[in-house]
Amino acid sequence: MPTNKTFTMIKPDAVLDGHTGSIIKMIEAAGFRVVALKKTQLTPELAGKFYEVHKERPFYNNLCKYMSSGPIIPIILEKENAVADFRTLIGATNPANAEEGTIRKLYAKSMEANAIHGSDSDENAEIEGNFFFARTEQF
Ligand code: RTP
Ligand code: MG
Repeated sequence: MPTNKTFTMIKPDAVLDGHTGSIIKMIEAAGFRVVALKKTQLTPELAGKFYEVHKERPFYNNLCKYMSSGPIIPIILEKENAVADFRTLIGATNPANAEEGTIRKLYAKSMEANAIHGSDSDENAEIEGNFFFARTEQF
């Protein structure tokens, strides 16, 4: 079966709470291979650029503030059916609606501080991964 890639970030709330290792363990246990990974912090300007698709949404300003409030762990992942399977693994945006056993059910605090990001298409996975990692950092 051919593999494809997805992009994720462990968000500031989950990093600050010390859930990085547990979340990466769940991701690898679900069959995803790490292609690139680092720890960094976005400026509000960079967060604004990353979330540009949401700039007309009411939550955009708060989201950019929150996503630049602390360190994050961006990761490129590879697996068969990576984008859809990863969104199943993380669960619904609002943790109140997330399935039992999903990363957001376990670690998200609110609709905004929801522990983790997952790309919504192959095309966006490519754009988002390249936002954080040079080609020479992707293996
Ligand atoms: P993500 O992009 O982080 O994987 O999340 P998603 O697809 O499930 O949700 P999306 O609609 O793309 O929203 C991006 C992020 O914005 C925050 N958000 N806050 N307060 C609100 O109503 C609200 N809605 C969304 C969340 O952090 C969400 O993950
Ligand atoms: Mg999204």
